[in-house]
Amino acid sequence: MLKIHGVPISVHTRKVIVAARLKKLPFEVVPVVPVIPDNQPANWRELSPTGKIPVLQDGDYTLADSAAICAYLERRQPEPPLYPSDERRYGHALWLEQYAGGTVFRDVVHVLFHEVVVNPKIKGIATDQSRVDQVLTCVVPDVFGYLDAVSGEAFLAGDAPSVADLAVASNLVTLQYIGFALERERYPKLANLFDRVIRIPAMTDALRAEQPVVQQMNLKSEFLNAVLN
Ligand SMILES: N[C@@H](CCC(=O)N[C@@H](CS)C(=O)NCC(=O)O)C(=O)O
Repeated sequence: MLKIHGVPISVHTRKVIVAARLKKLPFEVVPVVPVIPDNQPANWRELSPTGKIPVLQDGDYTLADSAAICAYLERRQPEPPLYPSDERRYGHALWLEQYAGGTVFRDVVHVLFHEVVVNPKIKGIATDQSRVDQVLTCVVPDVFGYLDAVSGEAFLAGDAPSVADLAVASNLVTLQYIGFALERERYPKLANLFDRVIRIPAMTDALRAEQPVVQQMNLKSEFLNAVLN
């Protein structure tokens, strides 16, 4: 059985969990929370050279980074495909996966998660409200405006869900858990895409499975009511 080191509410761990579920690959989650000191296994740096989650173990094979892991799972179990066969759509899926991890996560979700969860609740550091406001007023409009513009009637890189959809939606889930609602009227195409992605059975099942942690952390989950209840 595959082992996925991480926590289900992490943006990148969820992406890998959903990919494994989509491909019906049995897995177990080995809890690792990098932001909590001394929480990692003794050989964590061997498993995760960056110290970040997720990390996959498949027997004696270890792989870090959600993008690398999803690409590996695609070869491990090609059906259903997570990457479009058309070369241009394939390129577009890779770009949006990269944009989700590099810009949406790094510049928005990671910053806000640290300001409203990690700093006040784990490190005992007060939230820097000016930093939060700066992200919400200067960064989010650009980033979400772009995501809205590339969202259409179907999924981000074609008629079937791809790694791009998992990567983008996973960011939006964690962002809403920490209290930043998706402005549906301002970003209607992105909101519709989000609604479609959370209804992919593998994503719905993953979201249902992570609810105990969500409740334990007192996060917001009302935005999932229509899907989970
Ligand atoms: N490029 C990496 C990014 C992984 C990442 O940033 N993981 C976050 C959780 S979603 C993490 O481990 N954060 C803890 C830290 O930055 O120390 C991937 O796609 O797996």
